[in-house]
Amino acid sequence: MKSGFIGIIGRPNVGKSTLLNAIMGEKIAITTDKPQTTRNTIRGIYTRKEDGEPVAQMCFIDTPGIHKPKNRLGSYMTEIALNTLREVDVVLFMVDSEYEGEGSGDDYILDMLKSTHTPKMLVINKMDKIEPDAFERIYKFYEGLKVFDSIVGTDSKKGENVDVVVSELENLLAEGPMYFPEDMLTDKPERFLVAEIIREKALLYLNDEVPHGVAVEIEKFEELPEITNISALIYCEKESHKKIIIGAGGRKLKGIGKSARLEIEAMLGAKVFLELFVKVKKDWRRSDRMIGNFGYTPSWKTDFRR
Ligand SMILES: Nc1nc2c(ncn2[C@@H]2O[C@H](COP(=O)(O)OP(=O)(O)OP(=O)(O)O)[C@@H](O)[C@H]2O)c(=O)[nH]1
Ligand SMILES: [Mg+2]
Repeated sequence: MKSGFIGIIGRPNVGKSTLLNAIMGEKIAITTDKPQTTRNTIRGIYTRKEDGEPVAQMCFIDTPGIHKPKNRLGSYMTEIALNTLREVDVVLFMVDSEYEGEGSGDDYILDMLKSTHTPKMLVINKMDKIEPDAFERIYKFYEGLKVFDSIVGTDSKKGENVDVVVSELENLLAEGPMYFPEDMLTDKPERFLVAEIIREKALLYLNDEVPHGVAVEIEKFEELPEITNISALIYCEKESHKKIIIGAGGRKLKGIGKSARLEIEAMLGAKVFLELFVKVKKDWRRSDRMIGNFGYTPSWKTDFRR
């Protein structure tokens, strides 16, 4: 039996969470076209079976994108990603083929990887966005660095080559125990997943600087036989942002609520009544206390609260 923890790291928006979902065949982590979508470490547990018996268990840890932080939340996010790098059995480093190259900001991470002795895999994602000869060039460049034990090109959105990633990772893992029950997909509670779905819909509906200041807190999660009643608070940083989130005649908030509800209903397999409220918490991203209150903690080993 092979098993271990695999940390997925890389800059924001390269497709880390999309790859996790593709491997799992389920939506575990939210994904958007906006950088800095993931804020916590999200764990996806993939147990491969042969003839009904587990033969490998890969515990994936999706992390926030590593970037130059502009506030405390940003530093926390980058810190948790870099901590993960030091704490796992295999590192999966992902780059976006389209933005690969000089000045991409990957150099910093590459330097850290060079001094890490953990087995490393490179995933060159979004290969659908470039020509094959450009891909060849990028591949050769990374091969020449002699940092990675394995290099795979993927289109995570379409799921292309995701099976190759999984089998190559299995080769890099050592013998180990089953860490989690074989039918467990994630260790995050439903409340957390619900809050994340609401945050994803808010991000999709919002533009400019508003999305990054959004946080979601579940106030009520009441499972009745007929219906699940959920009420959630959407926090933002300014009165003007609150107006934008609510929208003219409350239309934007209604849209966020409706699309979130449909997805939550599908996930829970239950009818849902979802109430959303918008609240201002001034500059919460600069306050350690408020960041902590939202459940963001600096190590995936302690990141269990939400
Ligand atoms: N064309 C294309 N788009 C992709 C691919 N993989 C991911 N995307 C898109 O890229 C965007 C970012 O994807 P995410 O999975 O949220 O990226 P991430 O690395 O988790 O981002 P952060 O959580 O912000 O660090 C989304 O719009 C995805 O649909 C791919 O292989 N090809
Ligand atoms: Mg992500």
